[in-house]
Amino acid sequence: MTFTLPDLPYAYDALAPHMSKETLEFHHDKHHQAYVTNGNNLLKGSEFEGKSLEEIVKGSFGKNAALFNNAGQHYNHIHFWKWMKPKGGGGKLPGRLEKKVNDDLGGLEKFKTDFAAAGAGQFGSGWAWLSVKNGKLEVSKTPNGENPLVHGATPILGVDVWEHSYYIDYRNRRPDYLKAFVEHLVNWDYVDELFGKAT
Ligand code: MN3
Repeated sequence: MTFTLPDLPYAYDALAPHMSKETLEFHHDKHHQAYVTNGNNLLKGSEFEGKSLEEIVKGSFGKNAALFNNAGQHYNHIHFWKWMKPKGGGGKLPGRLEKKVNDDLGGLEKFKTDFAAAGAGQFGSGWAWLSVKNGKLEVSKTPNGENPLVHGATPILGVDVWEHSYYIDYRNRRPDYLKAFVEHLVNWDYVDELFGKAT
């Protein structure tokens, strides 16, 4: 397959004031585009040409670092745009997901705390995740472009903690960005959709 940059599923100014138009212009149009362009150049002539994005991410991990970094980040960002929506977040989850979060993670408020702590605790660039592994929900973090797919889990929510995702709006205050993400941006309907597919 060839990587293509998806459009944002909302207007560039739709997530303000929690994530600005300027951040989305740089993050989507420049950073994500660079992963797409570099990934396509690295795919050409490689053994991964013709494979699906998930196959490329899993297959290149530990074998072809340059391709993995770009393919992983392409995968992560395709979902990241959909993991947010205007007036997202909030205190109520879709029913089946609410029960699972209560059973496996000690409830929504504890999840929010643990997820934000994972993001704040990732040293340098990376991501914090909510994934399904062996039928259970788990919170984790990964460096750089790595994601739970390469650790035998299915990601259903992730937050980008590379500085390019928050520095324009929050400067060095990564915890404030993470709080805004969980309280105001998460698109729980999309998380629930991925949860349904993963279980
Ligand atoms: Mn990013």
